[in-house]
Amino acid sequence: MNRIEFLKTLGFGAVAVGAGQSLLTGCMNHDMAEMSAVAPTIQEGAFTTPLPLMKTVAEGASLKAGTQTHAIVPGKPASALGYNDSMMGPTFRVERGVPVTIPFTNSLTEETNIHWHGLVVPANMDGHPDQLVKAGQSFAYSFTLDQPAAMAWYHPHPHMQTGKQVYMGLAGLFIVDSPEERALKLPSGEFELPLVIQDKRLSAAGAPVYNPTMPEIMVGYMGDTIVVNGVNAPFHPVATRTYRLRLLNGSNGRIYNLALSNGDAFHVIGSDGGLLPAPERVSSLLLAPGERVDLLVDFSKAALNSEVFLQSSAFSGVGSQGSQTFKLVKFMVNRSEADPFKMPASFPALTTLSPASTAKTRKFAIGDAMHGAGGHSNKKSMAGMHTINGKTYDAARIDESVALNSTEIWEFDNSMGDEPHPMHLHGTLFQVVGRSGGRDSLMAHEKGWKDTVLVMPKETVRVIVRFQRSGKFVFHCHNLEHEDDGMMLNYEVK
Ligand SMILES: [Cu+2]
Repeated sequence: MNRIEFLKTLGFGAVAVGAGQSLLTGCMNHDMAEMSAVAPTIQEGAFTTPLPLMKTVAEGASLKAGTQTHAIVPGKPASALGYNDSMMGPTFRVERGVPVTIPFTNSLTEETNIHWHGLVVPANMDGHPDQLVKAGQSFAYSFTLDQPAAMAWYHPHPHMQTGKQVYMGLAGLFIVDSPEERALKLPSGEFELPLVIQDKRLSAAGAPVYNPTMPEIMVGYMGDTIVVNGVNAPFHPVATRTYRLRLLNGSNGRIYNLALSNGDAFHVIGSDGGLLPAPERVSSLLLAPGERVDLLVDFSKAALNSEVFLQSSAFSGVGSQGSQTFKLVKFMVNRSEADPFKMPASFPALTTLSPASTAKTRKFAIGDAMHGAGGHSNKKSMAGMHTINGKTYDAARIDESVALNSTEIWEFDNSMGDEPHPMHLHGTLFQVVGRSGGRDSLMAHEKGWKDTVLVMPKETVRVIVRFQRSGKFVFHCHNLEHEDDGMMLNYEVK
């Protein structure tokens, strides 16, 4: 049974779903590929807005979630959400091992919280969906980080509201620094550029609009306007030297195939959880929602006054969202400078987790209710199409119990599925052991610590995880529509 037949079985054709109905009804007449054809075509902007750089703050800085006015498109200030009245919140920069306290105030009209995505923090500081901060209330997050230098991020995590709150503007970066990383003398200061890539749908007034239809919940809510660091189509002047680009895919559902418009290769030096053991030279790279990648891009051979775009190149395997090549940000090579950067002779050694040391292998069938998710989920409503082992999220249920300090293999099986699922674990970092089916190999940026791994249709991905924090955490698909639809489970470490 394919998904269309499944939807018919559920009686979707006869159910009024508001704005989604005509789309859905239309889909009924087409095949699966057509059903996925809801990724809007990207409308590229003019690349005349200067790239905003987020304010950098230290430990102790406070955060406030609230409504703000922000111009995604120049000249069109409109209502959005944000931390500290900004579409991208401040970038925290914190030294490994230093105690961190971040006072948080919820100035929204609804509950929210903060999840520190990629930071291994105590369970009661992790922004579990149970730990909500009511409207008007405050909470002080505090933790001490003992993990490699990396670029993490923070965003809300209230169940069924995460997609909307992130999409409307609540997100920010969190960089962990260490002496080991500084010793490498990577490009820093103005030569280190954090970039958050998102896609939005905007109202005529320029405000982000979040109202996914049923088919859009199926594949993820995608926009037609690319937003980098909070604005559409920015440019940034660069010198003829090597830049460190630290990228987050902060989109709800869209995957990007990152590449340079001149076709040049670039080096991947890090991923979600820190540096790779060695640089990897690639000419493109798939980055899924929630994933980060640390790149070195060499502009030293670019002609003066030339333009180089970071773009998303067309890619296959995920339906319409991969069918288009579009530009993300324009780099204008506007000055000639000697490039002092030398690729380090070696990178800090990576502590490799050994599959031989694992206590257990857990298998998770991921997908929608009819594909590879462990059977029927017995739904009474249209919600909960996306499942893990046939289950949707239940706050009161512990789905997996894990022994503290144990090492396990977790296997995400999307072999029967037809949608990509970036799987994310809270409370730990992991290493990718292998991938079978689909792309059938480890990607360049999967050779270091990760917290989110892209499992494409037909793929099974195995990760090795050590559980060093006790308490209750969630793991879930980081396609935020899938997550809010229930593709999330609890696990408890004790
Ligand atoms: Cu998913």
